[in-house]
Amino acid sequence: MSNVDKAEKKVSSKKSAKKADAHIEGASQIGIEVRKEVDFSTWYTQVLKRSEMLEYYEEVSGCYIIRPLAYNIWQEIQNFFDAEIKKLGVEDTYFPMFVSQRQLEREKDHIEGFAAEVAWVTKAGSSNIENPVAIRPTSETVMYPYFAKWIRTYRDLPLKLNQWCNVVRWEFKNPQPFIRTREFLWQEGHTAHFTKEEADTEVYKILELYRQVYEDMLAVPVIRGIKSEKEKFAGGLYTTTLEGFIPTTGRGVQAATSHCLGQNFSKMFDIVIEDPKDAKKVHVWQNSWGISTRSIGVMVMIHGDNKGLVLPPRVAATQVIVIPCGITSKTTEDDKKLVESKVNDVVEELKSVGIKAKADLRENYSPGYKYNHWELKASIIILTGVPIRLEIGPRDLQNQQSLMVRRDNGSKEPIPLADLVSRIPDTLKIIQKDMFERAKKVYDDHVKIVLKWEDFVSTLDGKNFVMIPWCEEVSCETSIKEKSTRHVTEEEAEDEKAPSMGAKSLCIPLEQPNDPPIVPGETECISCGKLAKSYALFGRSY
Ligand code: 87F
Repeated sequence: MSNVDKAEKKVSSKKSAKKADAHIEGASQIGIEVRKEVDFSTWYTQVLKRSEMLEYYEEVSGCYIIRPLAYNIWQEIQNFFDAEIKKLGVEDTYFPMFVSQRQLEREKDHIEGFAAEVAWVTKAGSSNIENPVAIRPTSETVMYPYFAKWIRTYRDLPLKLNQWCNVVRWEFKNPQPFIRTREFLWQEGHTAHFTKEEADTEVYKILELYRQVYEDMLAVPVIRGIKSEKEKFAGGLYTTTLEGFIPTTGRGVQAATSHCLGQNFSKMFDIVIEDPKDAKKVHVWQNSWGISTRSIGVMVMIHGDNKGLVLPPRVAATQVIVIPCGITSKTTEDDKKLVESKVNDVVEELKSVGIKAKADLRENYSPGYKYNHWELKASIIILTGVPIRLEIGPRDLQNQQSLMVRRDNGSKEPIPLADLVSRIPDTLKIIQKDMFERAKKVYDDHVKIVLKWEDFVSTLDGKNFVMIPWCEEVSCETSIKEKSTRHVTEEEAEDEKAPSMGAKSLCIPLEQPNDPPIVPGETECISCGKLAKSYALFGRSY
């Protein structure tokens, strides 16, 4: 068996990691059967599948079907981000998904280290293709030959293009839905500028928009920073990043990146203009930036609980679901009709103030459930993460009220029917804010400032990030990774919970701690003892 075949086999023979103690007592078939804290990967898969966000694609390992509930989140992200970048003058475009070997290999630094993940089309029917083409893993090499063609004078600058597309990276590491998949959706922005200053400004504007997507839409806290030399995009000048944190595993996740490519690509692809001052050829300054469907996975991992998905209101396709309840065998047909018509009225009222509301009036589909069916409905609503459930029953009608149940914290509150149009929008805002703040507190609590090397690995093993005074040198980063790797058997290393993997630098945070401050010429790197330049965030990561 070739190495590629072996790796393939590893990817496809996903272990069934069910653990006896992970089982949740009394969990019915529609619920989640394992605890998030005990068997995280099974929990994650069950949440995604049972909430109908995602389906496994049996044909090709590492590929998944994004179902409407999840795709809707992606569309919310697209709508927000696309409108914002248009304000910055970015235009949408679409380039082919194929790239020739010649173009792909034009920028050596960029492809080095990535080459093993590039998928190639080598056959058409049964005959070999004379010049195989690669499927884009990213589009720098697809687009830049045309930037060279279109950019002639400073009047052609800035050029700001974006595309929403799929990319393919044939990974052999353990795949995980949304987090590491062989095909994923993203947007890739590619811009060219006359000056470095202009490029720099854009890099940070885009990073701020990505922060808004994560923090304001997905309620996922992130740390903004700059990548180390070792971890930056090799083809570029510097990489800015958002780093997320998955508390259950203690691992970091790169959430989005905005790169300044400097003049590296413009030199390789000959993207030049004449300087208006002296007619000399100057290479343009370029940026590229991307955010992907990984963001959906991060959101699910952070907010989901032992009952299933929990959606932040801003990205929920349904924000409020209204259900009739308390209908029993003694309820008269008239009362039942009254309840149902009130449910519909409430939905219309909420929609009229811009709330994404839906009624669940589906009839009982099995006699066994005839009269307690709303309870079954409630558990499905809980599983699918709808932020607010409103229950209205015959007795509620008499009292002109409803029962509001929050998905994020399970709290229940009777709300007068007349107050719904004011209370529901407010409550959605509160849920959004509470979800972010809870997650933010957990993140903050897991970022530990470590001032001596002896505490580094133990702090990391406590599922934390470590923030250390650091020299920023590549050799030091390599040594930190080595010193923090627990040497385990191959079998153990397969298990995502074994803290075997060494720590990487995640970023040099833009917001630096100052207690204690880094004293130039005095503070030492806690790993190698050379002078520290800054605090850097280290952690195990996806
Ligand atoms: C995998 C195979 C081939 C990442 C790869 O981050 C090439 C690459 O260039 C590759 N994986 N990258 C870096 C992508 C850089 C950059 N491209 C535009 C982004 C955001 C969007």
